[in-house]
Amino acid sequence: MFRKSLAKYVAMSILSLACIGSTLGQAASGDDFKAQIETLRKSLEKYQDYKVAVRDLYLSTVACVHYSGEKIEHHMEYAKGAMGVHFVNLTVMGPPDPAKPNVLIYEPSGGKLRLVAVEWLVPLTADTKERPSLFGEKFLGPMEGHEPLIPKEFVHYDLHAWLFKDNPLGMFAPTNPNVSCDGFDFALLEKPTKMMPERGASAH
Ligand SMILES: [Cu+2]
Repeated sequence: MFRKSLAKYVAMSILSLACIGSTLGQAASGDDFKAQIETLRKSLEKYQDYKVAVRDLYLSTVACVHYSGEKIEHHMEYAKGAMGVHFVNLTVMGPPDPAKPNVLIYEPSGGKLRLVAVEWLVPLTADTKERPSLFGEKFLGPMEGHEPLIPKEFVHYDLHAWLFKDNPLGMFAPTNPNVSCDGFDFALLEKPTKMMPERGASAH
């Protein structure tokens, strides 16, 4: 009898501890992400100087990419605004590493390039099991490559993070209405990218 109630007590204690544990876990993860993002921002501070980025093999794709806000069915919804100039590091591969984005994004302003954001670009491959996520944020996509700079065959997921310039649409929005390519010789108005079906998702 005593044994049975003890077992019941132990079971209930474990259950309530598990509940408390998961609540704490959720609260902690939000703070953890904030701390992670702060650490990331500090570690990337050195790339404010684009030459440091180039030396580390983040190579410029030259054009400052922006979007008109036009909506096309089955294409990504990009609010009017810019991304900027993408510097891509093709040596950073594998699953997305929160500490090492493979893209740095610069805004041209007053003859200078100012680091504004970072991006993780993840190709969709036969091994892709699910949509990637970082900092509790789900990646956008899958989508075709952004023509004309990236061939459309490069189907991928991506996530932007505006670590160095405030974005009224949110830290992880793909475009930033406060970023401008105006007056830059290599401004490039892109059409929103075509969305692709998720791997393994049933056709609709
Ligand atoms: Cu981008």
